[in-house]
Amino acid sequence: MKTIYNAIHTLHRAEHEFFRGAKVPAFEKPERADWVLAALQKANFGEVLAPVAHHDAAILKIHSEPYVNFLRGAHAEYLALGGKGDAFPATWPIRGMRADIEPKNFAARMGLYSFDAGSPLTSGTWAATRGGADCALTAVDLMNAGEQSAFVLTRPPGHHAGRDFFGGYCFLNHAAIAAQALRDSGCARVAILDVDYHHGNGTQDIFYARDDVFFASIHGDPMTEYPFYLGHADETGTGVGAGFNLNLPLAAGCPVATWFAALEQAIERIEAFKPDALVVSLGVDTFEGDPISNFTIKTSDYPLLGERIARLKWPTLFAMEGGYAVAEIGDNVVGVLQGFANA
Ligand code: OKP
Ligand code: ZN
Repeated sequence: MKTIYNAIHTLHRAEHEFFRGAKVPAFEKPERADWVLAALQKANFGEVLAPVAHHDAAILKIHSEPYVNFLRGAHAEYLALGGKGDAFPATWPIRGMRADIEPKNFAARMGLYSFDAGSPLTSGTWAATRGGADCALTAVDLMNAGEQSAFVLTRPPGHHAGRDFFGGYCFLNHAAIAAQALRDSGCARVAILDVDYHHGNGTQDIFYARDDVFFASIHGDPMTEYPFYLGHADETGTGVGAGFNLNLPLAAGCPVATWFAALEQAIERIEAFKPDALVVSLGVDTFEGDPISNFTIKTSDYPLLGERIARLKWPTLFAMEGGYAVAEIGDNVVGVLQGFANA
């Protein structure tokens, strides 16, 4: 399997985030991707390629133009207004307020296009996530040229980013961009399997009313786990998309066997959908040692996930999402990919 590596991920280097009310060093840090790359190379896993630049058009099929325009210029605008360091939103158009008008004020626009204050926007955020989109599109090109699978190694992650909002460390939704590009290159049906600890609310938002992209997610129960306001089992899709969204929320701390039983449920539904390709939102924050999550998966369990997916024999694109136990992130990701490749 080839890896498309976004070397400019390092341009997104947040200093702090807010965690339990305190300003703490950011969990989503450049070392995450460095350790995955090191583990890939140590395992001699496969070729590591640079992305090919792609036009914005493929991104604008997933994200709104006003949002993309805002994101592209946001940090420069913040600095021009006298802002220092990383930018955070602090006000949002909550229920009953107008989200259909883009205000002129910068802080107001920052809130319009976000859903939390936990996602620092830095001087290099746009370049890094735009590079991630290029990696996702390059991976799709490789698959169209005959590769059975590909791995998009990028950060910041993407699955919390919706059509016109950022949050949860995510700015552009690389997995969604890949799924759409697969659709546009001849796959009639694409499934997305999100195995990150956190519900992929952005991806769900993007495809919720569609019957050509099936979204399945296994995650910590939003009653207690981030992102809290989406990811319940009764969210099954809307309009023609009714029946094409599957949420499998699990209790924090649940046993590994419970997680793999949920995986079987997700696979059963995706098999019935008969996808032409699969996109895996690959977060390894399900790891027992993850500092911000509460599942109990061990390093030795990850190959089983890869093997199970490989048995389905679908063209499969893996896109990097979360995983914050930096010392183990490499072995956990490579475990999944080797389980897949060796099956
Ligand atoms: C991104 B991904 C709140 C703590 C949670 C956001 C977590 C985002 C996870 N103070 N912060 O899904 O791994
Ligand atoms: Zn996560």
